[in-house]
Amino acid sequence: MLSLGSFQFDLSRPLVMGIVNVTPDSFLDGGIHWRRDAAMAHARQLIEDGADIIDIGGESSRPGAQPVSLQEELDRVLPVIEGLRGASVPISIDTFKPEVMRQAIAAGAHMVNDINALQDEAALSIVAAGKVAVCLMHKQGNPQNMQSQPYYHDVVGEVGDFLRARIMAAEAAGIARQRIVIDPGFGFGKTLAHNLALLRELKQLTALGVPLLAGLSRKSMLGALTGQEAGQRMPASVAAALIAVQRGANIVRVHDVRATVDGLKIWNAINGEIQ
Ligand code: 9MG
Repeated sequence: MLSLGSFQFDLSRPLVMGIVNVTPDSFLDGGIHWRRDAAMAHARQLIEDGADIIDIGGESSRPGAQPVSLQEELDRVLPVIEGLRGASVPISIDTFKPEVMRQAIAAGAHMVNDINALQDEAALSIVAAGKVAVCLMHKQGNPQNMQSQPYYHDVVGEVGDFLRARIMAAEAAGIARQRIVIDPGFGFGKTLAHNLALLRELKQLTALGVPLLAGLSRKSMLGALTGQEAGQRMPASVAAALIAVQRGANIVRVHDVRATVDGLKIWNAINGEIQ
């Protein structure tokens, strides 16, 4: 069971989280969704396409991305979250800044997607007090330097140990288990070999006992495997999402909601409920 405010998911089928980047440098939309109205129209389209959750972000976390100021990030995301109040699906805020979390929750966000896994004490207490769900993601380094020299003795074991410790910290801070999601953080301080090992062994992370999110959509590992630019990675992204689900992911974070939902209908027909 996963609780996102008034939204409850029994996880009998995989969920699709649709990505809305409110950033001018988004690697996919090149800033098309920069303006509030365009971002909201994009979110509404993703909901119509079958997204179960919408993830709104105002600061790119792709390798080499430059940080944005607190005010700039607030100006980007808050109008979109406020505009989506009352939507038919829960809203997630993709941020690692505690103040953005606080204001996004006040504006109606049901979930915090933190690439920093609530390692900031202020973030931990804001999520606990806000009674929202959280996605705790693993990364090594930060977006500015994370791909320079990723190193692990045992990537699957180390990512699992980190996520176990973050679940414990979240629970100790008062975040109920049914509000916690974990994520190995594909592409965040990982080589292609690390990413493939994590995907191959994803099932091991299900032993941590909370829902598992996988974000592979259009990532450079898919470019490395297919030779395709980001805008041409939809087929590889759908394949990767299906593999992640096959190996235990409960939620896939994707750009191409319609195509992923269609792919998952085939998966559901033989593995779960028929939609
Ligand atoms: C913000 N963001 C970019 N990639 C991501 C991923 O793989 N997982 C999560 N939770 N967030 C991501």
